[in-house]
Amino acid sequence: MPENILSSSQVWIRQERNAGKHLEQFTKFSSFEPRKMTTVFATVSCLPLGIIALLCCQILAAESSPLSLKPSTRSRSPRDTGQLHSSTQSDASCCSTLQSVINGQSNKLPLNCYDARQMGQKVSGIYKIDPHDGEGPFRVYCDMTTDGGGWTVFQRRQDGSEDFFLKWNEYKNGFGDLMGEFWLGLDKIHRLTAHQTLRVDLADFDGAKRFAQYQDFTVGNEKSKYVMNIGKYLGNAGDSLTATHSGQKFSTSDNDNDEHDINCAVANTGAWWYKGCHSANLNGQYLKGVITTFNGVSWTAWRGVKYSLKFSEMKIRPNA
Ligand SMILES: [Ca+2]
Repeated sequence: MPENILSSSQVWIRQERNAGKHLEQFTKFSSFEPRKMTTVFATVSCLPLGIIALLCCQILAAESSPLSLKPSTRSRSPRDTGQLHSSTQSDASCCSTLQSVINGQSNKLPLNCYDARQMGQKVSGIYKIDPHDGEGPFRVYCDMTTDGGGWTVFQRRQDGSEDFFLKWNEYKNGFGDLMGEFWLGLDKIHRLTAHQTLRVDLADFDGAKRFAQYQDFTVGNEKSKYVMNIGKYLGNAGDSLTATHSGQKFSTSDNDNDEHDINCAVANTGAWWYKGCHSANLNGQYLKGVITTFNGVSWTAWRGVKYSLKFSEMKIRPNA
């Protein structure tokens, strides 16, 4: 964050505090005075209000001021300024409360595809979303029809047009065409996976379709090597993730984080949460049906390891 933004934030907060205002007033949009904020932050008016609010909150926390954000201790009296309560929320909680209140009322971009669905969007396609984590918006493909819709799709295989045998940076940042075959990117997947259900839609070359669904799907950050965890399974494709892949780090041909002596990504021409090595290989080679090798787009619990599927789509939405 640039220095001038920090200092102008501090000036503004001090002015407000000297005028006898409660911190919680900043969380009420009615008293947030966005126009005033825009004036104060004239040089940074392009910043979303949520970011500014978060920044203000961090500054307040850093100044360890005895202010309270807890609604039950809130006083609406403007004369009550001498009786502020000690903070009863952690800094993180305080910041997230502040940010969500501001975002909820001033930012129209949906958090994810489920949010877009809740906002009335019913057509599957590309949407711009913003997880409101300060990292900025990005485009995703939303599946608005499967099982009620609201799924943010992060992987699709359907015709073999895209090369999936790619390296760490490609899997980190994403690749492909959102309308065709693609991988959204591990950094973005990480940003989206809090309290999410994973759904895997699959199809073979005989026209059959199956799915597998897991509660509490999470992908860690890059420092954790994008470690993946999943909860309870349901579906009709069989469970090919829990035993072998839950709790595993992501591996690519140039970044071997699996538990095998060999490089599983190289051996299976894919990139996945390999263990030693896999019972699902949905980023494997698009080999079209029955194969003699282990490197296809496979889901072992359904068609076995030696069958490369016609279609695969991985998607998430908030836990039910
Ligand atoms: Ca290895």
